[in-house]
Amino acid sequence: MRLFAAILPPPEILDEVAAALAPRIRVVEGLRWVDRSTWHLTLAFYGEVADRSLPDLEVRLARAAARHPVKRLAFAGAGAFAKRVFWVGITGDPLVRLADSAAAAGRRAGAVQTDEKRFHAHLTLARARHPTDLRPLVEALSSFAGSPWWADSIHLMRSHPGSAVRYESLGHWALAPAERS
Ligand code: 2AM
Repeated sequence: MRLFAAILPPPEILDEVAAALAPRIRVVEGLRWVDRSTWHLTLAFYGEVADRSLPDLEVRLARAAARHPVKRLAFAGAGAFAKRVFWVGITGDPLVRLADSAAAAGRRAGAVQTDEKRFHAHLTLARARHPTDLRPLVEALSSFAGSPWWADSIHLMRSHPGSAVRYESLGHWALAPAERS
């Protein structure tokens, strides 16, 4: 089965992103917008994982979650990957260490990782079928700044491919309590 680890932001935080996006949706034509019900922050992409590896992966993700404190995050600004992917970004804790741990959990459980790009926290909102100049859209969202929120758990997500991709959370594990400052 096709799996990835993700953070699912709270609905009211995604409402803010949706509200900022709505008036700008026509700034660049011809994009495939990601359905709001599937918005997520990918931590690690595992690709196809054998059914028998699932219990091990779950144990390792639970362990990884317990090692990292909850994260204070806020959506802010926007960007593009390779003229293909339009996203809004994250300020605050950049999630890199948590993403590294989630990736390591997958590797140790035998997942074939097909994505070795350097981790960059983002919420994908649209994809272009052909290379497209996404800069007008990126500029239109550049001053977007959402409210802060707590990322408090990691989800193991299953991707059901099809004409409309569907994601299913197979389980989630709480991050550790906030560190005292
Ligand atoms: P992204 O949209 O946040 O970039 C589920 O497929 C998710 O895993 C995608 O939404 C994508 O996250 C991420 N992903 C990373 N590498 C991938 C790959 N090689 N193929 C498909 N999805 C990948």
